[in-house]
Amino acid sequence: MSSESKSNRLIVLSNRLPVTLKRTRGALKAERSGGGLVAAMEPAMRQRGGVWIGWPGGRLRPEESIDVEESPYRLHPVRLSDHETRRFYHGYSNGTLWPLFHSLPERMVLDRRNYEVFESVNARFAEAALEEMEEGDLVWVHDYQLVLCPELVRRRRPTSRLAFFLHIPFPPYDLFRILPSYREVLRGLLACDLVGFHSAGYVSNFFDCVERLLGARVDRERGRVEHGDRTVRVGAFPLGIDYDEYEHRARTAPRPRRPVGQQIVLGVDRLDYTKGIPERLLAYERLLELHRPHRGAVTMIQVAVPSREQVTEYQQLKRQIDELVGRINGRFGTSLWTPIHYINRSIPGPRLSALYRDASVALVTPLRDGMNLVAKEFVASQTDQPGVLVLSRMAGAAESMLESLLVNPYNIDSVADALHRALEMPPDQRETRMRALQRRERRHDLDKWLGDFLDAATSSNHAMAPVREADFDAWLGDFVGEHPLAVFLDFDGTLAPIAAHPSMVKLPAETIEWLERCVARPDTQVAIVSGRSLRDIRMHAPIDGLVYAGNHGLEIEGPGLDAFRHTDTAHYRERGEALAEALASIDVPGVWTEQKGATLTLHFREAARDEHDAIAQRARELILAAGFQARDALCAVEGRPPIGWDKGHAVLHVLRERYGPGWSESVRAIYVGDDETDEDAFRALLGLGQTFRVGPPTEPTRARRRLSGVGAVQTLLRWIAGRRPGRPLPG
Ligand code: ADQ
Repeated sequence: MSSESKSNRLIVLSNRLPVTLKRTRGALKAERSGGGLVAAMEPAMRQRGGVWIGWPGGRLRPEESIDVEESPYRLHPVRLSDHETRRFYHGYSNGTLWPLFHSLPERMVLDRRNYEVFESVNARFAEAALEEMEEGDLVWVHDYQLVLCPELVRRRRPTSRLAFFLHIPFPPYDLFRILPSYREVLRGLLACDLVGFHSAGYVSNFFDCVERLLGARVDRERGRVEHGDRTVRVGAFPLGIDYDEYEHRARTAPRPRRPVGQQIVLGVDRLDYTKGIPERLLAYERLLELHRPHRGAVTMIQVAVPSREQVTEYQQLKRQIDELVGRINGRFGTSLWTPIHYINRSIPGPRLSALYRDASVALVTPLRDGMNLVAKEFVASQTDQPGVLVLSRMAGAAESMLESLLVNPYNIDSVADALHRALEMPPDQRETRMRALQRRERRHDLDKWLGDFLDAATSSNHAMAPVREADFDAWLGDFVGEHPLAVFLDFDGTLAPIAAHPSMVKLPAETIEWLERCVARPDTQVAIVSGRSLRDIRMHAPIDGLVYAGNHGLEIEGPGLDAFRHTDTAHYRERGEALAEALASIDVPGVWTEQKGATLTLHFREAARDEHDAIAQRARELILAAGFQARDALCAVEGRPPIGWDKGHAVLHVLRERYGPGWSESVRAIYVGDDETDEDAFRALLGLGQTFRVGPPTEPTRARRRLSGVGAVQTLLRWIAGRRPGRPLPG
């Protein structure tokens, strides 16, 4: 992305369109959708125009389309079947991701069938985006329902401009890793140029997850993640509201007659278990219990918009609230006073504004909330006598709205205390607090959010500086300590850049120099573990003192070791020759077989791109038919004898032979490799050593961390060569 490239149109993707379809007697009626996302993005789209891709809620027939009246933007509906609605929307989005991301894992449902539909619906949204996209457009994906979408777009249009904003919290590492699809979700988000969250806390959680679960390198200070050869920008963009609009609405809203001296405590929410409505009702009940004078003098108005009504959990919640309201009203109510007015529906804007304006206290006590716009709307609407905001610490809004009375929503007593304090607060204190809140919300309004996000999404995405020795200090310093080191390195793609032909691969002079320095240290042993034959690898990396493991470890030689040949190699050598002849039948230009004794590799890097899949398929068939194991490598397929020996076995063999069975006490092992065959070594060293996978982040790995390329491996060698002297190698 370059700073010169102008942002053209905005293509917004969200699960819901800003209008929801209702069909009554065959006729379609479009109603404005509820919730915070639409509240934020609709005004933005009105200002800027573009295309909004989303699900229209109801069933749209193929010949039908929807439009928003006098709208400068266009709607692109994504149709969902009932099955898809159940599994994608109610199932994975709202049954799995929603509770987990709100730190309520015990409410989470895991069902692989839901995930499969989630994937396919994300792919459908990605298709819709691809249909609409033109050069220079910014594709802005919203929220947890579409987390996989960006990667699917990126794969097809590698240079597209993609941004993501999450409207809900991003959970801490310890919870996020419960999600079976955590890798896919992180990779989905990292396909973007910019990933935005509501608060610095969520950004920090995201960094923890990316670092610990994907092994990616992060720069927390500058808000960057290294994802293969791309840099992803990550930041906090706290959402604001259209402040002037809410203020104006409050000033012009009707002024209903309210009983003199009555104070209103207001709750406004979507009816959702994350919003803490039952806990709030209990806190109000406790207030009435403990402070008699409030009885008859305070009335709570709780507005709850029905939401996700098909989901059992939400039906249960509705029942629970109905019962609580009934009980509290029964317990304290009189013929003249009803303690709780419960309104179970959406209410029109002017009436909501009047309530926000006239309330003495807004009780905003979610158990967890991405941001919470109700808190902000209340503040903007307080145009008369200022009231008090009682706000849950668990809402993203609590990170900035510090002049509110912050509470722990789980602690019913403390919420009751805060409510009492709010109701009793002298007017001058209310005024000071409310004006400070208002000043901030006026400054940090919706326009600012939009401007900041779009600026970040369209400005040049400063790449992360290459990995430094200091990074290895942080990653390996404590692990290595004073211990001697056993370093295992793959050759092609790890130490030496890949070339068109294996014979053309050359170890860079600088790498040779750093390898020599590492080997010269009395506290360091270095081994090269390669798929090449031992002879070949010696020739390509002729350095005194190196251990060599050729043919994926079937042959090993080096200082301090007895030369090793796997016992079955002689037998498989002959069969390997026969297999090589069979592979010669793949008579395609650019395809050739490298015979290495008991193993062989069929290379097709030079063959026409569109023939690669067919060639690999044919090679795998022939290798399997010969009784060998087939393994995919970079533009190659490897044939290996089925003797249960691989790079992992080779590494453990070297460590055991050289340092004894208790080797992990005396040396620290590091393995670095770039392809599928190195995964065996990563697995063998799980929990025992530190492992690095080199290359693009798309391939799954068991390695602890990722390195972007050969240059990063060179930096690791520099770090090893230059580190503080440790104890010498034993033996
Ligand atoms: P929501 O969970 O929907 O949003 P919230 O931020 O409180 O939560 O927004 C609710 C919106 O619905 C507000 O604009 C409010 O005015 C409106 N609303 C609520 N009850 C209403 C009623 N009875 N009648 C009319 N309107 C009503 C998600 C995240 C939030 C995040 C937003 C925006 O869960 O944490 O703040 O997205 O990113």
